[in-house]
Amino acid sequence: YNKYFSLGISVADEMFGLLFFVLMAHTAYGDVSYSFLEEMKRGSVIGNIAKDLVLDVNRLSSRKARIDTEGNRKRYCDINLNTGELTVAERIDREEICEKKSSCVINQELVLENPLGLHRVIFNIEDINDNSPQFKQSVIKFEIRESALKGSRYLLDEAHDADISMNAVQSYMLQENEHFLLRVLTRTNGRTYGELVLNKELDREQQKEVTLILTAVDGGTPPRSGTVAIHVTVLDANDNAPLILPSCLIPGCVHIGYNITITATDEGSPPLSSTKNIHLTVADVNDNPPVFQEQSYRAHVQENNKPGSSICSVSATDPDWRQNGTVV
Ligand SMILES: *[C@@H]1O[C@H](CO)[C@@H](O)[C@H](O)[C@H]1NC(C)=O
Ligand SMILES: *[C@@H]1O[C@H](CO)[C@@H](O)[C@H](O)[C@H]1NC(C)=O
Ligand SMILES: [Ca+2]
Ligand SMILES: [Ca+2]
Ligand SMILES: [Ca+2]
Repeated sequence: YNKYFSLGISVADEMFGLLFFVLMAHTAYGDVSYSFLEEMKRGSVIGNIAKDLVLDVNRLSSRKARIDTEGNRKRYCDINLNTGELTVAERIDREEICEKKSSCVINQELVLENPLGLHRVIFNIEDINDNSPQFKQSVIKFEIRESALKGSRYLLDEAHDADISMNAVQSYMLQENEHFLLRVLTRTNGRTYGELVLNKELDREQQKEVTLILTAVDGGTPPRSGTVAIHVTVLDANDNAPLILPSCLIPGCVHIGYNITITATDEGSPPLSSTKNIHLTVADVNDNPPVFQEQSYRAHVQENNKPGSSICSVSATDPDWRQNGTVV
């Protein structure tokens, strides 16, 4: 049963895609079941119910053979009263009918009159890979401090795929990058999800943001995929002490010196600081006039002197530096 069925699927997949495989099996109660792929075109033949139930095709019309929906569900198939073939009456979307159920069964009934006959018709709707994995948002946002250690992990949102088993999400791939690796894990319910693992530490002063593309892939043939952008904002950590630049030096002006210690501290937590000793030299400007030692000088000179004789001596000082303090 299963062997034939999977053979049929792979032939159908390879040849037409749309082509379907129908499997018929009688049950002990005169019921009939058919397995076929979802999303077949209207009018596609599911099987010949007259043959399968060994009914007289020529009497289908007079016995008013018809398909009845059990309960108030939709009628998914029609019966051709001339041939006994069941055909698809409207689109059968497995996802809409059964969502994530692993087996998708639709019950219908074949009703006949004169004599009254009821046959249960069971459809097993098989999944095709007609849905791509999808992420809830278009961007996954993270804020990661630059002090985060290598090996830190960040849980990623799962992608959703309306299909089931192999046609659902099987793996994730992360765009190659400098800082992060992807770790793919499997939950106990078999669903896979990803974690972002910090592989190389971040440095906000070098790169403030990192943008990556995450891809989810299903296991269909061919596979389908969906992507999401991961946007990492790198937050600041207090990892730089204040930097003190040298104050200027004036060559030749070294006669006055002060030793000064400067400490610079930031307001980070914890605060960082650095200290620097600065030798300060003060340059001269010519801001002092020469000053005589006396306010006034008095001298007595005799008459008939020889030219060149000394009358008196005066002196003045100037506290400025070198030429600025040289008195003439
Ligand atoms: C300034 O400090 C240095 C080193 O600590 C020392 O060698 C120098 O003599 C000091 N100068 C003055 C003017 O105190
Ligand atoms: C003298 O003072 C002037 C400014 O008045 C200054 O530019 C100059 O460098 C000083 N000279 C010395 C040797 O300090
Ligand atoms: Ca579908
Ligand atoms: Ca599907
Ligand atoms: Ca899929």
